[in-house]
Amino acid sequence: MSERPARSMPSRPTAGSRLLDLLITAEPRQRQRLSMAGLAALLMACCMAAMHIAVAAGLTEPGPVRIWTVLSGGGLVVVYALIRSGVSQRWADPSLTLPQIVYAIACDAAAYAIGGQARGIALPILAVILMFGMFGLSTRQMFGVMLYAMAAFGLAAVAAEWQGDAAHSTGLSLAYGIMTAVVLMGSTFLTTRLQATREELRRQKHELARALEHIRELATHDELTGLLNRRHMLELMRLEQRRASRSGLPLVLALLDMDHFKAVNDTHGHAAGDRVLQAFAQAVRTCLREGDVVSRWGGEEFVLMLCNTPPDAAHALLERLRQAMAQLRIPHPAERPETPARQHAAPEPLRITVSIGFALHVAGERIEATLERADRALYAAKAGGRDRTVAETALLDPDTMASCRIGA
Ligand code: GH3
Ligand code: MG
Ligand code: MG
Repeated sequence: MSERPARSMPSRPTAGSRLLDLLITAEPRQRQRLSMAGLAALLMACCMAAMHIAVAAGLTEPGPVRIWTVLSGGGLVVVYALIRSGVSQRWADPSLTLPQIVYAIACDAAAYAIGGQARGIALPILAVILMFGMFGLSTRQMFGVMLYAMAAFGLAAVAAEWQGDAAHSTGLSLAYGIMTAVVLMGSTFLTTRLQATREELRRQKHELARALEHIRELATHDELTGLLNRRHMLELMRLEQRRASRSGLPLVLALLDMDHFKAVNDTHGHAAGDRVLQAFAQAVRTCLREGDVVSRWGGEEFVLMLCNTPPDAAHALLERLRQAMAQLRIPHPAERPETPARQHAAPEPLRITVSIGFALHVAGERIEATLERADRALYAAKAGGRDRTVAETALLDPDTMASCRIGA
């Protein structure tokens, strides 16, 4: 018997998952809010059960416990209704964390007041209620909750004292009071620590994201000019090559090389050379259209990728760029202090020309091969006298070489 491959079928919702969606919705945030409210309700249910066991054991009066059960349960229903209906989403705290904690503490303090000999069960419940607050409340809110709980339990202790049941012991009341204060102060302290750790984590995450962004910038851009670097440009060109092969749209690659750049360095210093490179990068950026990509290929060489551009349009654009460069006057960087005689004479602005060779990408050709053809055209531009734009196709016909020398 041959095995049939398992087919992935969209799973049909079961009756259980439909009921769950009905109760706590399918929306993740609402689900989280309602799940937390459900957990709090479970806790309150345990507290109710404990109180009723105490009643059954004759440790406390049934009447007040019944009223307390109705009020506590009613509060839970109101909270659930407010979150489930989406009404709470209009408020600053859609989870209703603070109101839930305030109400739960009031119920717990009431349980302490009416719990009789079993009133001790209210203390572990208080600790658990405060644990909810640790994750959902700010330090300030937690301080407020601590003061409120102290007041509520203080009142509850007075009420318990005033009822004065048979088994009443002032020593035990004092011990409970101390334990209540310990639970409250301990939770508030832990909340402060938790908030500080959270803040530190948030800060580290922010710094990590910034460092990652910086690393990405360093990996893809040239530091001096801010243009794309060679590695990233190669990736983009390969990507564009595949796109051009599929679409059949013309793709032109151009190599730009500054003329006699070494002389700029030799005459005016390396800093002036750097300044020229930066000014060139800035000027190229302003000449290009959206979608054109320029990169620093190395030294004083740049590669330009013109997508969806026929050779004629590419030629016109590159010529505009060449002319713009020839007209560029680059301010001389700050004069060197060791030449005091020239300190008052404004230095001549720097000028530079550029030679350009370009080639049209042929479908199926490797991008490196297109670049080699563009390089041959650049070589011809240099050999022809520099400050000119040469198309690689012009090299095929020597008669057309002369016509490629535009401007200059
Ligand atoms: P050609 O017209 O034939 O291209 O001559 P060229 O002087 O421009 O070319 P050559 O290859 O002889 O010199 C390139 C110079 O570019 C040499 C190198 O020191 C300089 N260079 C390369 N990278 C940088 C840089 O980042 N900053 C500066 N200031 N100079 C650089
Ligand atoms: Mg050069
Ligand atoms: Mg060069």
